[in-house]
Amino acid sequence: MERGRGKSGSSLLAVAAAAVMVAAMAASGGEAGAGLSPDHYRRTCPGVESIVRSAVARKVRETVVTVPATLRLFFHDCFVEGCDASVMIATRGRDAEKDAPDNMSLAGDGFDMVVRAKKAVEKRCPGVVSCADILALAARDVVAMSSGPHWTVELGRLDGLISKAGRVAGRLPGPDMHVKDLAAMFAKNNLTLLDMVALSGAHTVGFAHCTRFTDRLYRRGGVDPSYNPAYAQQLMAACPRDVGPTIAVNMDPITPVSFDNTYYANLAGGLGLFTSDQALYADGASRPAVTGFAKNQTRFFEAFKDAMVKLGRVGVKAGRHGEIRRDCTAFNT
Ligand code: HEM
Ligand SMILES: *[C@@H]1O[C@H](CO)[C@@H](O)[C@H](O)[C@H]1NC(C)=O
Ligand SMILES: *[C@@H]1O[C@H](CO)[C@@H](O)[C@H](O)[C@H]1NC(C)=O
Ligand SMILES: CC(=O)N[C@H]1CO[C@H](CO)[C@@H](O)[C@@H]1O
Repeated sequence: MERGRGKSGSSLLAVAAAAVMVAAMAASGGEAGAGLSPDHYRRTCPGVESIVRSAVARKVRETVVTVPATLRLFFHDCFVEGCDASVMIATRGRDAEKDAPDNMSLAGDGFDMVVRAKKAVEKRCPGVVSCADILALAARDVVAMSSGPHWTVELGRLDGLISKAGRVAGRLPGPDMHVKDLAAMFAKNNLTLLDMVALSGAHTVGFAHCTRFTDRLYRRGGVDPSYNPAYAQQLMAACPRDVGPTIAVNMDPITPVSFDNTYYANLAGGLGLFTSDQALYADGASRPAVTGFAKNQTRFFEAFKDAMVKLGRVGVKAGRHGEIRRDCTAFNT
């Protein structure tokens, strides 16, 4: 269950081919927000969805870590300055959004995924498709390729003109947060408590570095009693007290590479890795959603799709507030 940072666990993976086609209706009531539309590139780049999907499939086959890396990158992009690929910007001074301490070690494979897909798209339709839209499509595709749900992605975001490390603090949730503060942070992004519980189900895939949760294992008063004792033992073996910053564990210890509702069943059994995960079960306000999703995966998938569409509408840029970047990691001028 350990993994050195940057190593890929592709041998673990059985990528389920995403064969799901959905009706061309926006997942959330059919009404696109912020001037977005699933048909945005119908005339200017009709192949964009399949170009991105091919690039994602190729990259996931190489490195399964691409799945959680891309999904988390989309979340972090949207919560800081809106879904505008501001997280992609790399500056020489290392003071862009991705350089903030709160970037919480975003995995390089997510950035690489977007850069590669953009290259493939530029070959067919140069200067037309935003990096923000490519990230939104790739985040949908990695989920579908991990036996998760498939939804219609609204398109037409512009790439943002601002990316500052100093604007990250306070905008991203931390692993020690409880439901009230989490819900408030999501509410600022027009997401409900139910959306928040559903989106947290993204922790059904991916890794967390030991340093993000060892405070729960090595407290003065002993192990956090909300951990299942056997699970705590397992985590202590993987993450000894003096563990280095590179060791990571699966966030879903039961089905780590499959996008499913096991995350919620885990919470009921004390297998929530972070305080912020376990809190969703402990708090009476969110527990009914957790148990509902644990019992019925379809219910989770429906709520997750709706919430991802809503997440994709956060802070979308239009007009002079954005551009179509040529290179996703740099502003045009
Ligand atoms: C509810 C509040 C949330 C908190 C407190 C939180 C916190 C974290 C933390 C601390 C990590 C571990 C990072 C590391 O050690 O490298 C992580 C990983 C991850 N998070 Fe969240 N997260 C939250 C919500 C979300 C949402 C909404 C999504 C996406 C929809 C998401 C997707 C992921 C993924 C996929 C990973 C694994 C990344 C990887 O393996 O590279 N998280 N999260
Ligand atoms: C599971 O949830 C779906 C979607 O909400 C619903 O249609 C279905 O009836 C539920 N299944 C069961 C067994 O409750
Ligand atoms: C939330 O929704 C309102 C109303 O549609 C909109 O004006 C606002 O910009 C949205 N907030 C974010 C962060 O997207
Ligand atoms: C991927 C990335 O940019 N990671 C950075 C996150 O922030 C820390 C601390 O500021 C940097 O050291 C990482 O390089």
